[in-house]
Amino acid sequence: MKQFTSVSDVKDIDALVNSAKKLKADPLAFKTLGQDKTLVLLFFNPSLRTRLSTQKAGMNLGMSVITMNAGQGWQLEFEDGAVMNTDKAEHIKEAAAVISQYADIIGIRTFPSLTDRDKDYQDFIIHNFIRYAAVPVVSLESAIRHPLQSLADVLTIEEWKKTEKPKVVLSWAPHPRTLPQAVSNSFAEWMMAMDYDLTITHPAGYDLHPSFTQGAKITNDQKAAFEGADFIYTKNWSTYEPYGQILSQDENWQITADKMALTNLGCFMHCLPVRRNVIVADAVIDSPQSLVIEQSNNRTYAAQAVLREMLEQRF
Ligand code: AN0
Ligand code: CP
Repeated sequence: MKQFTSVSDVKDIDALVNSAKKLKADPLAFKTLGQDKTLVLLFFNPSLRTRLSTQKAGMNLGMSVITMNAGQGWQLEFEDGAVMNTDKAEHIKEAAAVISQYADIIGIRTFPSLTDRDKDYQDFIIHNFIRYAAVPVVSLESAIRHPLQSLADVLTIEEWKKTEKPKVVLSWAPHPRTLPQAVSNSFAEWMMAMDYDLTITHPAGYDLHPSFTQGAKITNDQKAAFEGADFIYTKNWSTYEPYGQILSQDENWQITADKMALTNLGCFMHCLPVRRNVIVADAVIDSPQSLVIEQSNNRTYAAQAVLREMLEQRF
């Protein structure tokens, strides 16, 4: 695996999930695999879980880990042929090549602009890193996807599902800020790759890009969607069309105990960070059906499975 940016970079999803399961059972089983190898993590945006769990994953494999708040470094230029007489001090061509001298694997977190849809949906920044880096690159959440989160979510569902093909519902919920579509896009494409029964529910106007949701049931009726669900996965996102807008703050979309009662004793999931009593009521997130902490725990083993595959050079 030379890059991990989406489910389509994974040759065998079942094998990767099984590897994560095994690493969870015995996190130090490969503690010398990454000896003398360096993981460099660049954060252009903040993170709690991804930063700590990916560092932990590297450490469990014996890697040395360097983490940088890249947003505080030079402003990077990404355009080919740019005349660099403005505020951008360094071109991605040099930056990615230089980082490759110090790193055996590079991780990058970079949120979307939410203003330039074309550039965001080309996943412009991470793809330019991949283009100019000499070593494998792992997405730590890019403009349009968050594959390490989705892999951890798949692992969590595999651990908690009661039927072979569980009913999974991705529900929009309100949020005061303009958030990316990345977690939801990724979640939808990984659920489809797992062949789960996926329903997406959101208010009118919140359709995600069809390339991520093709094959899912889509409805604006949240309560109907919740009927008989095994897993409720909640996330806010801003609109795709028109791009990056908040069209609704309707608190009736909050995940409440009444709505969870419509499910098949369903589990509650969210990638975190979550706004309590905006996205989800305390009674739901604090209930035994809530898997949010287990999802965060599984982030370590998802990252470890991906790093392991890269270290074993199976590409
Ligand atoms: C980010 C998002 O929605 O993409 C990070 C989620 C993992 N969320 C916030 O900024 C609140
Ligand atoms: N879920 C997730 O990626 O959280 P962070 O933004 O804290 O990394």
